[in-house]
Amino acid sequence: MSRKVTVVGAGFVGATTAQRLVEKEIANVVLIDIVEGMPQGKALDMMESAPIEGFKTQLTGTNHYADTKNSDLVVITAGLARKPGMSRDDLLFKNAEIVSAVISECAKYSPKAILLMVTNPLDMMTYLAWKKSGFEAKRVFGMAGALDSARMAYFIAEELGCAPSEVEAMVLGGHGDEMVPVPAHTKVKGKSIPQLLKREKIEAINQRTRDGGAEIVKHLRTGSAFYAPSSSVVRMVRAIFEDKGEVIPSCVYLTGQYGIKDVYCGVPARLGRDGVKEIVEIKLTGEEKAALEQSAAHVRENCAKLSL
Ligand code: TXD
Repeated sequence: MSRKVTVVGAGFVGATTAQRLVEKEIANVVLIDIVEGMPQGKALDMMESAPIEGFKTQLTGTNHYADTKNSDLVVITAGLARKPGMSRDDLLFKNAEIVSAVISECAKYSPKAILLMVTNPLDMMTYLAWKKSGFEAKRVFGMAGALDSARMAYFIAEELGCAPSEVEAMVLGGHGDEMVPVPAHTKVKGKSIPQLLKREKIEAINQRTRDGGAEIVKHLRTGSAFYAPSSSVVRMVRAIFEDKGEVIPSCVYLTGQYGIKDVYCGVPARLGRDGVKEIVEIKLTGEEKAALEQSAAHVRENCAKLSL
């Protein structure tokens, strides 16, 4: 296995992502955190599961960026997570500080890597990472749509009583309260959701999807979701390395697609070994297009608050 992935932040999302990546033998992983000993302890614990789980990939824990040198891909999960009652935007300034510091180190040691952002508020942190790294935009993008779509797919599967993996959902826009579920492009075995569910049911599922993160935060009381988020990161990492041109809703830099430019926002993107190969433009209703524009405007407004 010659692929090297660094996961920055060995908290809930970072450690679970590292676990999924090594267990599925997708890459060798370096797990790095600011807290001394913690990534080393988690890495050793996971490696001690290798004789049972049978994976041959290597996981290393560290506090030093030199160990992340020449990574093919870097996943950034470092930062604070939401507490009950907090919006993702409330994390803006604190996480901007953390992400700025982390990105300089990662860009220095892995100048050719793809940067996959996870830290919230996601769209703003992805923009910040792009600016701070100086990398081409196609190598800097974020995970949010994959998660929001997985949540929507699960709610639909629950409603229809089908297997969750049979549902292919599509959620666009920023990773916030203004995200845009797109039922017409959400399908179960080729049939779109409006053919299968009543309008009110679809609207209820859309709203539960928008509130999906908050629903978990409310249950957990401390911390936020990490199982589905790490699965979503791993789906993207796999698509990048497999290079088959899989289309996944991702937070990418728009240059006029959907009539929006100079901002990061969630839209379907074809991913591969070089990063974003293509931004795919799907047909939206007038209402969905307006919601996407509003969501992008919100991201732009918040990015303007960051000192760059
Ligand atoms: O859809 C999405 N994009 C998301 C985003 C889904 C779920 C979680 N989302 C966000 O990811 C969440 O709002 C947070 O901003 C991040 C990480 O969430 P997680 O649940 O993993 O938070 P933890 O468990 O608090 O872990 C964060 C780790 C923790 O171990 C800190 O010590 C570390 O980040 N940290 C750092 N590591 C390296 N360098 C620096 N400077 C640093 N600062 C904190």
